[in-house]
Amino acid sequence: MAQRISLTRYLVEQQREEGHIPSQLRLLLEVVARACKSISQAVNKGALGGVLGSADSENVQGEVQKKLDIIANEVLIEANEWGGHLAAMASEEMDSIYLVPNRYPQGEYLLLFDPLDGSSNIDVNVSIGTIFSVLKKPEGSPGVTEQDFLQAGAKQVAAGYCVYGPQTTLVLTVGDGVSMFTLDREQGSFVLTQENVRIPADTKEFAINMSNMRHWDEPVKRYIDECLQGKEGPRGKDFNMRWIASMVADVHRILTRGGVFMYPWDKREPNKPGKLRLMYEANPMSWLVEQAGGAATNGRQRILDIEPGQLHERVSVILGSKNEVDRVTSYHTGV
Ligand code: AHM
Ligand code: MG
Repeated sequence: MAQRISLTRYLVEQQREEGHIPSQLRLLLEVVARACKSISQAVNKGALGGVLGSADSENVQGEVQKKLDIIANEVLIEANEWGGHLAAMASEEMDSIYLVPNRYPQGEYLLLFDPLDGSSNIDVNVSIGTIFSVLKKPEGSPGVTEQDFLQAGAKQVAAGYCVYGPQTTLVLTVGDGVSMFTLDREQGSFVLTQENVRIPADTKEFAINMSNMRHWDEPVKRYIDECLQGKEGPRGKDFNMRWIASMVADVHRILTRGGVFMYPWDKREPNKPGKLRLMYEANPMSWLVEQAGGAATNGRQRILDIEPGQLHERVSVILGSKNEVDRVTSYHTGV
């Protein structure tokens, strides 16, 4: 039987042999994985654990928080604040940044997360997940401010997600390709199940919330309309559609078999650049997708090049199989 490689061993080898990650970053990733394990347990218990349903609160984006949104946020904070590897954290569920309390040592990393992505799927037993992004605190600044977090996605030093589905799978990049780890519940550890994940450049599958069609911009309408015409249309092939409404699950499918995912700007809220958040949704997913040979843009620009102006900034997202993303982008830019 092939030897099983645990996440711990994989990270140690990345540190020792490949020199990709310093020990503090390795520790950080171990802790994030431990937190994901514990979130996975809570998700698994569902109604038996009393974790379903809404809490009586809203987050900074004005969205009603689910109990599991809050639980997952607390699990991530409690797991990470005392280890000495972090300077501060930021989350979809917290208005401003969370500084590591003074009683703990301060590290040099910044951790951003969407603790529970796909909130509308929690109560209906459909895949959800945790998305995370790691940045380095800029050198020379004594304390930590929100400004320190406002770095382009290209500066990430690690990114990943954990999808809680039929299996719990952790997907990770430290800038050396994408690896997947499946949670072995009996052993309590993540086991390497796929290395060198590659997204095919071409696809026949798209993911978009079609109910927003009437609000889309012309380039998006054109692209989807051409897909819908199938073999008889300009694309000369039939397309299939999937929309899970959990970005983690949609991106996981794309990393597994290709496809294009879009949550574009639309006319419902003309002043917002999109629905998804740049720093803890679009940036980590875009880096994973690029590391697997795909592409990610906002229609006009590579997502990883966007200089953020705000922690909770939103962005239009088109990501996945390279040739399709290039096509949608060219429909926007005209080149
Ligand atoms: P959330 O972070 O509040 O769960 O929102 C993000 C989710 C994404 O996972 C998903 O792609 C999208 O929202 C679904 O939106 P919609 O319900 O408009 O289709
Ligand atoms: Mg989310």
